[in-house]
Amino acid sequence: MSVVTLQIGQCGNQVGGQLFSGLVEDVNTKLSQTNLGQRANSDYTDEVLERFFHCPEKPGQLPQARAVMVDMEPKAIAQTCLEAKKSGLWMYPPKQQFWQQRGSGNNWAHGFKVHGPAAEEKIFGMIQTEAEKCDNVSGFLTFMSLAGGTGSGVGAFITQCLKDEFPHAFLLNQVVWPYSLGEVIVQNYNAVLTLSHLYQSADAVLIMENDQLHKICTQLLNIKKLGFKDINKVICHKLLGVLLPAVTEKYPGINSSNSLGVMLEHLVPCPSYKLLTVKNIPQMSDTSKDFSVFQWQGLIKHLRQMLIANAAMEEGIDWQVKLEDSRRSLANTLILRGRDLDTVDTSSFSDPRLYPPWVPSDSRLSVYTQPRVFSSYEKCATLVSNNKSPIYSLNSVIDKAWNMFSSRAYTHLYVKHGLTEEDFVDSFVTLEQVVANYKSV
Ligand SMILES: Nc1nc2c(ncn2[C@@H]2O[C@H](COP(=O)(O)OP(=O)(O)OP(=O)(O)O)[C@@H](O)[C@H]2O)c(=O)[nH]1
Ligand SMILES: [Mg+2]
Repeated sequence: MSVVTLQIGQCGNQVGGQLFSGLVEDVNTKLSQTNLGQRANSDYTDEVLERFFHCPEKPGQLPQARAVMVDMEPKAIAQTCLEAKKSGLWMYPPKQQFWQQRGSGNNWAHGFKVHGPAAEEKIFGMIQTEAEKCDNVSGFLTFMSLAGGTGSGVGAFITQCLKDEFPHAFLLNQVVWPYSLGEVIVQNYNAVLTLSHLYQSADAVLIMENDQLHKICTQLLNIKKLGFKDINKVICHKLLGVLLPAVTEKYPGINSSNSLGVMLEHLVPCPSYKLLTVKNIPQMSDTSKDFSVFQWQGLIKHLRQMLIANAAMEEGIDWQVKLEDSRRSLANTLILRGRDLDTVDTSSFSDPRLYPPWVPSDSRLSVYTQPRVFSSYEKCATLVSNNKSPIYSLNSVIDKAWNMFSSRAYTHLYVKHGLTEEDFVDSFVTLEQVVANYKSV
């Protein structure tokens, strides 16, 4: 089962590029560092390649990312393609890039109402071509930011069209949440418009917040001069923890690897709740990794408290937050990678108190395992949750956008491209409902 990736806008292209280089790096890990035998390792790497890359049959040709790149200005696409090429290990497929010259000027309406429809035919031609290279497309993974105009507007438009064109494929959108003291004045409008539209068409929206990622880079990884590349590496580390092959007991046997679709079905039990977040442990700089030894018991205990206290990282977790005050989950998926998996006790994540009473016991937690060592961590755990935690940031974005909207600040820029005031109001109503739904959990 393969996944076609769509990289939209500057952020979407940069994050996507980082993900594919992370996948290739993982595939090329020295056998001696994998904790697997040769045969098992080669099955694993075949699976990664099949899922995310098209491998041309001619010998000597590089694997091509199963990706379509879209931006309304050329720079991010050109740079991302160049970096892939420089690696000498993989490439983007030729002629699967759509770009224009001017960008969407951080204007969601320009992306959604103008650029999206104008480019629809060409972009869908590329998506079709990419899908036809797969034996079986399980779904689409779209990368985009919420704050600009292209990733957010064109991204929301394309997702809506994908739902019509590929009704049986899953649609997972990974969105980058802007800095709360962000650089784009209308970012809260763009975020509200994007999220409300994705809520109608995507199966799940995976949120990564730049504020939290920034903190991980500075406090945990000790990075002094921080750039988007560092942040994107953290995003990709989280994503790889989820996307790389692993096996779940619920579907044993050869087809049991974590087809994303199966994972999403568990995580999104009903369409009123589709916001996902990822936490992972441990996270440390490459130099510290060599000197660290972990026990599963400690990792699990910390990760559980990160869930309960809604902490983005293991440092400075508030241990005072009690389970009773926790942000209850509709579902959790726990993915464990590395050594000594038979010693792990995951029962603390099935604790009924972590879930609302109406979630059946067998729908609460799914556990995936993979003995292969990931990213030089001898043990690491990734947790994907569908719970209340994003609604605090969501509420703040809605409030700020509403304050601006109540004085109609900057709305003329959106109206100019065909968006109406009712469209704004509809988006507010949709998201208020999302917040209300999660609050009732
Ligand atoms: N994490 C991360 N955030 C990014 C990156 N590039 C931009 N952003 C964030 O994305 C938002 C701006 O969106 P962009 O992706 O640059 O905009 P765009 O989709 O290209 O849209 P236009 O430039 O308006 O056409 C801001 O919140 C930035 O903080 C990146 O590489 N990584
Ligand atoms: Mg841009």
